[in-house]
Amino acid sequence: MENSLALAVDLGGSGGKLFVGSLENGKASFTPIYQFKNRIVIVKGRAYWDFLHIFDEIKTGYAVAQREFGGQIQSMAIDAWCNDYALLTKNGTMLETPRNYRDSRTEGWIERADELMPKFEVYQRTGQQFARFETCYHLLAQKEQDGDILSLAQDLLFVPDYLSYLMGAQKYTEYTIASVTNLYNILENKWDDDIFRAYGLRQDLFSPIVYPGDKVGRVSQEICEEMHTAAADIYAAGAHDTASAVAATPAQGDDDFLFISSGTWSLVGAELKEPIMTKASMEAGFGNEGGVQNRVRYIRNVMGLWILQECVRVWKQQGKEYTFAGLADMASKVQCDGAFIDPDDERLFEPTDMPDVVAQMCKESGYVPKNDVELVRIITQSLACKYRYVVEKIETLTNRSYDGIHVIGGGSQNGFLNQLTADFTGKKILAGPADATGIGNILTQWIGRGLLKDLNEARAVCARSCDIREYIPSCHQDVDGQYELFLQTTKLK
Ligand code: LRH
Repeated sequence: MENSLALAVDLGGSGGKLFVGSLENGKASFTPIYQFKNRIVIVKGRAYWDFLHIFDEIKTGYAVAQREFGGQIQSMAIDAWCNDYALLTKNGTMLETPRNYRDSRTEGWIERADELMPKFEVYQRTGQQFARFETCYHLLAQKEQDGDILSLAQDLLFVPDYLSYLMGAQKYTEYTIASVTNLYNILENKWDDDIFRAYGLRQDLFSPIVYPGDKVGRVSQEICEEMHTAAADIYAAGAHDTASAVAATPAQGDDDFLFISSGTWSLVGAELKEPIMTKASMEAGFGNEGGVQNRVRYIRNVMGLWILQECVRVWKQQGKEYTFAGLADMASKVQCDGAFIDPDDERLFEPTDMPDVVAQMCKESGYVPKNDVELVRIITQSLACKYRYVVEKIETLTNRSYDGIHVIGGGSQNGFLNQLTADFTGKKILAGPADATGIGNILTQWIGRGLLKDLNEARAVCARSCDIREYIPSCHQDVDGQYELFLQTTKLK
């Protein structure tokens, strides 16, 4: 049997994880092999990634993986969050450390861009939601604030594509990342000339588009010598982490399905075959993101576990050490009926004193949280309610109803949130795999290498090989009454 060993490098906002996958007789195993921390670095009010640290850790993790598997790993691929990019000179020198998409420079740019090309005109081309973290707003802001850097640039590579390039791949732009820039025409499947013209941005900065499963190079001899390690082919996965995660949804058959990709963000959506690009869809805040094998992720971002991650970070600075599992357990044992926040309040977007801001929001709606655990309870029940709100919108806009929701990604380990999601949506929750992003990355490499036929076969392998937990809606609380209070408090109604 052909050696299937494949390495996924999965980068997230709070850390990087490397997995090695192997495939035998239609069953796969995924071994976590290396991890490292990632974080936002604030420099004079600007938010950056600690980029050289990330690259150094990937090289180290790659060498560790090859060593553990006797130099037999045949392929690797990198996925990461979307939006952020590196600018390079003609000789490939990085011009600035990549900014973090939460950087404040994009403030106000959604409205300003609307004057350059009206939103609906953009939506009919790109099909994307309008969120201030998108690449187009970063480029517009950068042009105004640091136009000198942009004019020196010869290439723009998105974070996972740039890291692949540094490992030895050619320069490329992977399709799933391009699709969410709000500059890419998803109907014509190319950069949208008119948007570039209207925004006054340079299209020549982008490298040719490649697709998930394409081979894009080989780990360079330089790195192999430096790290005393063997080479492997480099593939494009769904470079956008959410594309990789949804590729590993253990959905059976070819039907559309609902999912929540739960991590730093909660991406609440449905996988569809065709985009929905109506005005109603735009106004409801939905985007049509490009997926592996051209599936459409019809999606809306909910702020997600970021709120809890930031609380834990701040509490740690205050000398209080909590684990996520411990907090979820304690929060499940207290009641804060009627106390809600809107998780998507703009005040929660940038790094901040999160516990203080959330407590302030609670007070505004008439509830004073008594302690940290109550705060966690309120955040968790508000997330579950927001999921229901988005799911109901999806059912209206797709004109169909769904029985269950797949919850994938690290957040699927939060049993308390899963149960509340089942309760509030009234749908069965299928939770797992927790490492969906890394797994989807590996499955896509296997499709590219011809070891799996297509996404349906990949998902069947995933369902057979991963641990999936079920949560059934319980009716021990008045969920409809509580949901009504959520809508009133957050003014979503
Ligand atoms: C998740 C993610 C998500 C984007 C966000 C900015 O990591 O890629 O899909 O919307 O980061």
